[in-house]
Amino acid sequence: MCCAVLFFFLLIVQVDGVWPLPQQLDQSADRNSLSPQRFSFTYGRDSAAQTGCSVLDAAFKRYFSIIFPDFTKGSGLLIVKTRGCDGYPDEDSDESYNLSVSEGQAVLRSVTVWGALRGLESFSQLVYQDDYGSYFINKTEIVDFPRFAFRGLLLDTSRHYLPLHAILKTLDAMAYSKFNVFHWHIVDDPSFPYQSRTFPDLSNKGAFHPFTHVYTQSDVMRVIEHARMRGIRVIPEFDSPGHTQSWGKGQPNLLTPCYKGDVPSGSFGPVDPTVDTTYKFMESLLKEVKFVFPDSYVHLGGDEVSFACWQSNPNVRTFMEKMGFGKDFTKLESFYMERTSIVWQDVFDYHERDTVLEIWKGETYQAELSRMTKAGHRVLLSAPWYINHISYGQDWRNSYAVQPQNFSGTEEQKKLVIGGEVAMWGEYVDATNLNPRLWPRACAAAERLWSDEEKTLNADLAFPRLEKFRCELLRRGIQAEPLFVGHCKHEYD
Ligand code: CP6
Repeated sequence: MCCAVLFFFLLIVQVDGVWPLPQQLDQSADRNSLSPQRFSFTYGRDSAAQTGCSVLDAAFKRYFSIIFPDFTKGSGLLIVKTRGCDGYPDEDSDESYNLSVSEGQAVLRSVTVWGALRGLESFSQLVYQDDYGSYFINKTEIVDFPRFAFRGLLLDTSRHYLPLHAILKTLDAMAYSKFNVFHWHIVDDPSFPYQSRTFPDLSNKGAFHPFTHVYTQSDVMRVIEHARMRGIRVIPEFDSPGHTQSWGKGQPNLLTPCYKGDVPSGSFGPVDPTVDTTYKFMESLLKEVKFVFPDSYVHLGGDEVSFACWQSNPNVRTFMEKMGFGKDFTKLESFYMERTSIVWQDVFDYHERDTVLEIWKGETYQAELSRMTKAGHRVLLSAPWYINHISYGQDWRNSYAVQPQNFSGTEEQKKLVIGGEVAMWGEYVDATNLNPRLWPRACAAAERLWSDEEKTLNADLAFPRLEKFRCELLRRGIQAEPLFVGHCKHEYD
């Protein structure tokens, strides 16, 4: 058990929502007033976490200024390291919490610091101001836990470079909606902004600019720490063998030379899966990636491999014959993916863990869920949440209507759905339009992945709560776009 929250107050009306909706929420019209001058977060006497807990000390400060932006609370920091406060969230992290707001005091209970963070977020959404600027919170009881353990958001920093501050701000906003995984699609065809220690030429030659459009080791560490403080995992993706054009610039002989007739055409295709040097390179690169990123997952991509270039290359054709693959290039791709992930698992002494498959193909996702879980794979649903696509109107309703476990299959199969992921691919997105395109549209998926299915069936009921949450995002400095005609209590630009 960890953490209690205390504050002092007075009296009486208004019941309002939390986004995403807690599993159980009981609110009364009894209104307590909150005095910023007298308010404080403190650790419970019997809490395992105490002052010095990096994650919660920082969260107390953050949430104090979110709740009371016009007040400052100066407090010294005692550095005492507490177990559980210095670690990273992972796929088994318990994010549950109970929050009880009564007269003069609120108590937050959780098993882990990650649960405490979720509870602090809910608490901050319960506080409101009247027309005179006084603060209130209603008597409230919350029992809460996530429906799915994996609630991700993908950003693509290859199509457009996103400055570090844009990534950090996205992590802030993710925490407001209780997302817990940042899937960093860090490199791809157009550019390679990851500055590798082992292979510096990858970004020296493959980034849009070798100094200004790269993520240095220290940038990456800042992202990981900012995420950790918010209970967010960082999963890097090094997509291969396709989507690797930018890799070829700094790593000669990695990509397959395409042929025109009997001669090389001068262009290159996917990674060359037929030579040992490829696997040596992947082993070194992934060894570094695994060292730099603490999460137990690395996303290895494997999508959209074009076979035409492989087919044009005589060495690849000879290799296919030798291996008995015939003309089936999917076998060659599987050969590469298997060798890459085996290389990866061996090198890192990675305990046996099956691959999680991410479902991204739009029209057929229910069939795919059914097929892949039938084969016993754990799956992650992304297909219906490609929110880089935009259209006129309230398209958040489509995201909200998605039911990740509505496919034909047994209960056992449904348990294999570990969660889902919102994807913001970067072809048409950079730091200028990222926030309004993401928020509040991503919030629909956040609620689908956190909240109880039965209590969130009706988008019309969710609408006013989401509208209010969007105003709250604006208040917190996130440029979330409007859902429809309307206004916020204060207007922001
Ligand atoms: N980049 C990579 C992409 C996409 C994929 N992989 C993509 C494909 C189709 C759509 C959106 C994005 N841009 N590496 C597919 C997973 Cl509609």
